[in-house]
Amino acid sequence: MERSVVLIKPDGLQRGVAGEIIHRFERKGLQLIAIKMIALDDALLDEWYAHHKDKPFFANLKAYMKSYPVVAMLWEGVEAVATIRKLVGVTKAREAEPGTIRGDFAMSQQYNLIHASENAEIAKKEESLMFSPSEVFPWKKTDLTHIYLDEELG
Ligand code: FUP
Repeated sequence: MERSVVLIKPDGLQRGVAGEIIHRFERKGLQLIAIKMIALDDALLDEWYAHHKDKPFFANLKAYMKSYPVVAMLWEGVEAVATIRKLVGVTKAREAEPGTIRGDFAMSQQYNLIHASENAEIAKKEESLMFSPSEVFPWKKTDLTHIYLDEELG
């Protein structure tokens, strides 16, 4: 099983799509193992977006991510990172495929509703930045055998 960190960004909260996003992931068969609301600060954002720190949009990005709280979640599933990235769509929301979250509900490159871990290594870093172990609940999902083949579960 793989884990992916998802943030419903400030515009996602303002636009009222938090429930829609959670609904889509649940229906897909992914498992929610952590969820909380948090106000992001500079220290966390500097680490979170370290790969963007020299980009011209970095200051705006940080200000936006601090403007309202975010909903932080940890989702689990087989190949969850790539699966969730597909459900989310490309960064520039107006070019995102219809059927994706950004494709269906957003227009902007910055106000694109949602963050999802880019790869498995980054997902681990984001999980440790965002959640303490006591905030993570790896509960037994009893319908996994209807979602995956035994060999897919390993
Ligand atoms: P994504 O992985 O799709 O969330 O996108 P990136 O990690 O490349 O970018 C993170 C965030 O930076 C985006 F969600 C929005 C912001 N961004 C801009 O504001 N302008 C850009 O040109 C690229 C990214």
